Amino acid sequence: AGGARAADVDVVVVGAGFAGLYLLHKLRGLGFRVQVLETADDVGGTWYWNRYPGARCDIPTTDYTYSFDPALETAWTWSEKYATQPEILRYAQFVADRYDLRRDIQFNTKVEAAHWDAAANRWRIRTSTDAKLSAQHLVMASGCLSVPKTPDIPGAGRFQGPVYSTGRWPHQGVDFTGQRVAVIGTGSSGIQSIPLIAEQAAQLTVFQRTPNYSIPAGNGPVAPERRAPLEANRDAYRLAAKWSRAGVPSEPTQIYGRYSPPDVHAERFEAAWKTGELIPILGVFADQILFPDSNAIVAGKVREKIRAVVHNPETAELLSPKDHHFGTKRPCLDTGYYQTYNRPNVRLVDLRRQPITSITETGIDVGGESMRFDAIVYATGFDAMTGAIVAVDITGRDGVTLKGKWAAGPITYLGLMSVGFPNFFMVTGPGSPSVLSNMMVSIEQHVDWISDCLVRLRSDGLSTIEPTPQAEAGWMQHSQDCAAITLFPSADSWYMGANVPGKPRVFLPYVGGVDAYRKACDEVVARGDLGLRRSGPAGERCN
Ligand code: NA7
Repeated sequence: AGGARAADVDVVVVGAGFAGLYLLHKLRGLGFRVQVLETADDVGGTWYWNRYPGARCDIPTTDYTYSFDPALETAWTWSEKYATQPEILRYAQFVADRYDLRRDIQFNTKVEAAHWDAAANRWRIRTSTDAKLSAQHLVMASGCLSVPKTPDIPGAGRFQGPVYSTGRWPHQGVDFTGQRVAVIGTGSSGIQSIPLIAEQAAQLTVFQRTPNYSIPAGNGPVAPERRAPLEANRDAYRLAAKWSRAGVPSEPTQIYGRYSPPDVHAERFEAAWKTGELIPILGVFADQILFPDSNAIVAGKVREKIRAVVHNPETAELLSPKDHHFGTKRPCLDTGYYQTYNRPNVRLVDLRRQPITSITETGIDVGGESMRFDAIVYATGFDAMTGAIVAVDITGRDGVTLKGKWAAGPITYLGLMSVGFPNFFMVTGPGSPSVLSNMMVSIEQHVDWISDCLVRLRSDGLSTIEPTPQAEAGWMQHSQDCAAITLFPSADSWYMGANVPGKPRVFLPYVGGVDAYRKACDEVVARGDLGLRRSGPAGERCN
């Protein structure tokens, strides 16, 4: 796969998921020579790897779709409210074909190192295929949830039977018929796959450390009321998404949970619940992510829903989250998740009460009991947001590594760039709204911003760009201030880096909203590349 390799290009892009594909298309159209490097043997990123049963997007297809080309929007029709992984992967392949992208993507190639060559003002890039190439600019489009966490469980390597990870699922699929299966982890990947594995397996045992909040997705055809605004005026709908809080058009409520009566609570909660969408349920009240008492109204009502479905009261209790506020870990969307625990072949093991002593050759030892399994599934999550970036040995000016600079947490300007790393960009990097938003909207905004930035640099006769320390410190302060007034920092979530042992505990995304963030990025441009030092043959400029 892939076409002839230019050893020296204008831009190297790491990753051929939705970010990398759009970057390639956009930059190519602007006359840049681009080389995309991709570990997998095809496009798709997240949707290439996460092939576990039941894998679906949690943003509706009306919104989780590219909008940069109106003709693309009419050329592709999504089949359901929430797309399955195979359909999203087909879409990525369709986009790659339509814009002839594969000829500039080198597949089966892992980027190992990128070093800034200050004498040449270029990035020198080393890959697993031993190819060496150089580029004026380096863009990480390597995804936010792309490096699965190594199982931090005693005896993890001992099991002799097949072991699967939801984030690295075999392409040919897995048949669990007649088997005793263990699933470890009850985040989104666990919650989506458990109902389907339970239907197939002879016995399924779910190992749960922290119960999550999940709401029924209500999947099916796209509802007419969701289709209508898009069909009435697609441009207006997409524009509203760009200037919305989370990348899906919605009118944020002004109603506070703590100041409104129980009938309003019930009415607003039920209406949000019925949509089967994350953004309404995360926005039942204006203050639910700010104050525990308001949050508790929503959390309590989700727990009531769980109790209403799960027959065994003890199991219902175990499945009800208690130690984190609603929304401080990303809630899940499910199809029959809680119902699965009413099946006779499904057992829930509470790891808070009985931690895993060890994984053994034949199964899992827990609380003095040795359980035998035919297969183990890890649904244990990712080294989110920073994992894929620091996995590459990125060395900037004066031998400083990004990993070293970020040892106490990622430091960025707008989640886009980092001081000491000239001509280095990240799409949906830490410090940007990314994982708190509709990724498609955030990806397009970043790609457009980076592309425009490179065009300005070129037309201004400049060759290097880097943020100033003041601008970076200012963004970090603002970003942390925004997080500090919310309940997010209280949870042991992957947003906080708390799911990976030893990872610094800092809130990784920007919580101020897609709209506020876009405004900040636009203002940087309007004020003459504010906070950016740009230099080259035409001199040096810094605002
Ligand atoms: P998540 O959401 O990080 O979930 C991982 C799950 O695995 C979660 O329940 C963890 O419990 C559990 N886990 C992790 N490590 C262990 C160990 N050592 N022992 C027991 N249980 C463990 O990852 P997902 O892949 O499900 O979803 C990631 C995102 O993808 C999701 O938010 C959506 O945006 C799409 P914990 O909560 O840490 O106690």
